[in-house]
Amino acid sequence: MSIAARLPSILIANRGEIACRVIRTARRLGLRTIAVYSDADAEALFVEMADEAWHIGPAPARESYLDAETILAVAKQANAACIHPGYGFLSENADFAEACAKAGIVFVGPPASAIRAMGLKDAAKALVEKANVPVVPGYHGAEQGADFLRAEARRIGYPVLIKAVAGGGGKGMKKVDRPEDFDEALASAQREGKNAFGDARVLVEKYVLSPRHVEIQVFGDSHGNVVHLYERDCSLQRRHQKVIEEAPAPGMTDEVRAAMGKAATEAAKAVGYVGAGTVEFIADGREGLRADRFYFMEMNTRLQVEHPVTEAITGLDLVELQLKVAAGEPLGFGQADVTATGHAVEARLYAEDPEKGFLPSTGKLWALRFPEGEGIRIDTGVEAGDTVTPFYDPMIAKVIAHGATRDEALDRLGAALSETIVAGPRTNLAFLKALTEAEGFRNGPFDTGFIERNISGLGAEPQPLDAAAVAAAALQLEEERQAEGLLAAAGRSDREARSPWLVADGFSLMPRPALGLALLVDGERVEAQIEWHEEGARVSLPAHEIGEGEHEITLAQAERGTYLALHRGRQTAVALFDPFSVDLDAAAGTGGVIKAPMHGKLIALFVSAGEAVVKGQRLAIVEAMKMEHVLVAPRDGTVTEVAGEAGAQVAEGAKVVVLGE
Ligand code: MV4
Repeated sequence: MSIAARLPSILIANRGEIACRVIRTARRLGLRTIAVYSDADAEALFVEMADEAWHIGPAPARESYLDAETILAVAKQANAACIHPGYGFLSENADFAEACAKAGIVFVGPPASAIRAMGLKDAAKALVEKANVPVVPGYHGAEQGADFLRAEARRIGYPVLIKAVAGGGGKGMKKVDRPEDFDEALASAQREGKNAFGDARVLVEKYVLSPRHVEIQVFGDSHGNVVHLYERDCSLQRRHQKVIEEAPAPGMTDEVRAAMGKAATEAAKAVGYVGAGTVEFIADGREGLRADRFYFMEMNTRLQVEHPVTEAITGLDLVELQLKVAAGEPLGFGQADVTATGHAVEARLYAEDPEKGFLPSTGKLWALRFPEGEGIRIDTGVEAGDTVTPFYDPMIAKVIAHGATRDEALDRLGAALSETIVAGPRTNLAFLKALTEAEGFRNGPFDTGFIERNISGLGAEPQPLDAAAVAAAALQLEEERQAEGLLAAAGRSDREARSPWLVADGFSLMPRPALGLALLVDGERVEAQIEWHEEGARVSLPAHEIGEGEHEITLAQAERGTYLALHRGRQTAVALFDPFSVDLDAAAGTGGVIKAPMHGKLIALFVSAGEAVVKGQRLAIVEAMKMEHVLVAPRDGTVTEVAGEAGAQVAEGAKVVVLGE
């Protein structure tokens, strides 16, 4: 019996790229696809792709994608046979999985009991340890006195790691190198645990040196079969966020894979696992990967963001397997049937600014283009014209490259990143490209500290003005100004104005004087000079060398008058400086005029004229298309003007607050 015969329809309780990803396979298998969306996603790609789409609430996830009750009600009304939760949101919510089952809807994921068993990190560790899965040596018990824990640390051997029991993402984690530092670190971990999770309990572990994050993809079916689908190395992380993932893991041997694979499948069997899951290990990477130096960390009971690298090397469609298993069918293959070909790498393309501490960057995607090429796969949920909002994870796409060897995969990934165009929000494109070329990552060894140790070599710090990008945009702006001026002067039609005789270029019949051009570059005033020579125009900037253009520069048009110059993965916003428009420098968010981002209603004003504000302080909220946009102070200053009052309608780009020095 086919999957679609048992599960004729699927509701995707998620958004963005993973919703698109699930829809693609479900559609191929003949299932009717049902999307749910928040106010912020009414026009999103995944809504367009699905056979039908149901509105579930406002933009904040708590009121939409995390609203289990509403989603279940929609699933019933839409007659959905199953629900795919994607990753994040409700994917590891045992109560939701249970509620689905109770409503007679198949949850595409493990049984609620398996989610629960792995959800409590301590209990999970104890449970897998019983199944002979190696765990980090340490103390995980109830006794919490300082004297007792200090004695345990001595028994374990330094360095040790104190972890808040309820911790996650590195919070409440303290590495201690010497016994004399133990008490202070313990107090600090307890405080952090108490403040962040309301739980001061800690555990003490041996600190694993040169830690590597190696995880095993597992799959179980409802007939008792559990296999693993090789490993992924996710050691390239920044602040516990994965940046680049790959499969197989560099330096992996058949022996270590067999040991790790067995540990992972045993862990899965210990909780009666069904479906796609990932068992995370931490490996001591000082002497390569070794069968006696990896330890269970946790199990993620969902499909992971980085599943495409596993798909690339195994040739399997993990979403198809999830649906097959959810339909009650056996996997249909055994461990010996799983093979891997070549090497795959995935880079997470984010709307964030590495030059400003990786601050998330929102806004309209004025241009968005991805390359096609041998071994290249792009998983995205947005297209040009869409907006990256502050409501959800700002991932724009996953760029996945597959090749015969690791070098070929990394070369293909690097080339694909170079050909990727994103205009609007700042992105980590240049940072990712630098990573694909980084000697220490290329030739190893590397561990989870690699990015932090090399942050400035990877270009993740303020960079000087990109003079070549400014020059390209300046020429374009001047050309347009010329064309407009000639058009106005001659009163000609637009078509005539574009005739070659009128366009400003190097072949003008009359010698042209050098021209000074006042520009606004990323919100800062810059004076450019343009001179025309036989061979064309030449731009110069004071105190800036404009290098020979080896790399392509792409100009994308943003708001009227602003060009976004894309060069080597970086973006420079260039506009003509207009001294009569007080609004101009606000475009880059650095000026004193804070404008409404969209046509809408001013629903709150938090400041009044004369008030001193600090950078990041909330100034006002504009509601547009049922979404709330919070306007914050781009820097410290004093409010000199407040335009309008709460309740007023505001036009896109209208002045809301003016900030003085
Ligand atoms: C460790 C460790 C070294 N030794 N445990 C970080 C988040 C949490 N899930 C586990 N983490 C670590 N636990 C012991 N005993 C080093 C880390 C760690 C880490 C682990 C995986 C991926 C990235 C990491 C980055 C820093 C530290």
